[in-house]
Amino acid sequence: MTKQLNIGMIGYGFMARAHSNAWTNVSHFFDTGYRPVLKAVAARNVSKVRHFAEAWGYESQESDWRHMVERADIDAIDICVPNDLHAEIAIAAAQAGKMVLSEKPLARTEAEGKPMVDAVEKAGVANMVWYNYRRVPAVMLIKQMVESGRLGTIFHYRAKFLQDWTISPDVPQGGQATWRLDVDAAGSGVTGDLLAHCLDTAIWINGGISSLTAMTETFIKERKDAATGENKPVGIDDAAAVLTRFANGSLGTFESTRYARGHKAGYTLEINGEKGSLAWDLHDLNRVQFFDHSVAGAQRGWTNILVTDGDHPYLGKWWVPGLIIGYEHSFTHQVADFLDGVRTSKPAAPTFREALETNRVCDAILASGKSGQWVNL
Ligand code: SOE
Repeated sequence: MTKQLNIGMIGYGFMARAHSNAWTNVSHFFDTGYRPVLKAVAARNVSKVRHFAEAWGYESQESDWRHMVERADIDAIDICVPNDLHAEIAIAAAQAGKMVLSEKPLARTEAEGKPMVDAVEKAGVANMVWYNYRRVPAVMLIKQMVESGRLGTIFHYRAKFLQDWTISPDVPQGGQATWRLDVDAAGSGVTGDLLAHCLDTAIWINGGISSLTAMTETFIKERKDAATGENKPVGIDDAAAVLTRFANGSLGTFESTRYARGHKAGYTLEINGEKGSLAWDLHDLNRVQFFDHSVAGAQRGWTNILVTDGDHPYLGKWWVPGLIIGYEHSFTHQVADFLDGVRTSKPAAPTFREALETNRVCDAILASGKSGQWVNL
């Protein structure tokens, strides 16, 4: 029997749209035993939240998330607000006995995230952080190929996440669209926002990071505060380049910036092993590039695996073989896995505890960027 699961969404920005789309679609394609219902959405701006509720079909709205967390008719709280609010909301939601899903990163720092982990574990409620790129079928296939030993010993893990939307000094900090530039709201710049995705995928595929050194930079030192119009020092990192050692002996190189002209969401990764290499590019997200060293002679070379067939991860649930899917599907897959986890009591990853590790690595990157020293983790 399919059970109804009432969702309480907090926030109405871009991520709230991505998640609402996933909650809406999941039961049309995946049989998880649950049918999510968009029960309520909460945000302070009454007219914007009303508009959002109407656009997405939320049954009700709240202007204070605290009311929503206390509502008996809400089963799961989905946090899609700036990072500085994640901890307070997640802890209150867990204490009220709700399942809790948080947009990434879990928190601004590991120290802030730890009580969130304690709260969900103490309350025994289902919890998950939205590192959605794990659920791109091609990325999942890479994970499966690495795990099954297709690459043999791994030597290198390389990832980049490049953007260019903050190059203009006129972009303010703070406010609805630009809170990611305000260190108080975001905690960090590209490290927590973009590198966190690369690190989450890397740790999941290649295991833990044992040490690192980083170079970080803030190119524009002052920006206007969106609320007051006053110039204020910029506290976030605009760019980060990181060298890591993984516990399995491989070396990692990671780069992230919002100053790579021409790049809007340039997430790429490549893994090099003894028996072959794998590569993936978000802008060609249904394709895995594979170099198989076991192919002999003249036919050896990079090949394309189009991840569009029924036996590829998640693909059997969508269209007929060969048809492509996109960015939004990664969120639907994450919801499907979350609901499966609730049904089977095998929590979907990353849980708050697992995602805390990414916060720990981000903290080390920021510390190393300041000190210029290697950090052991
Ligand atoms: C930033 O522009 C951003 O929206 C991130 O916050 C997301 O996590 C990333 O997936 C795309 O870029």
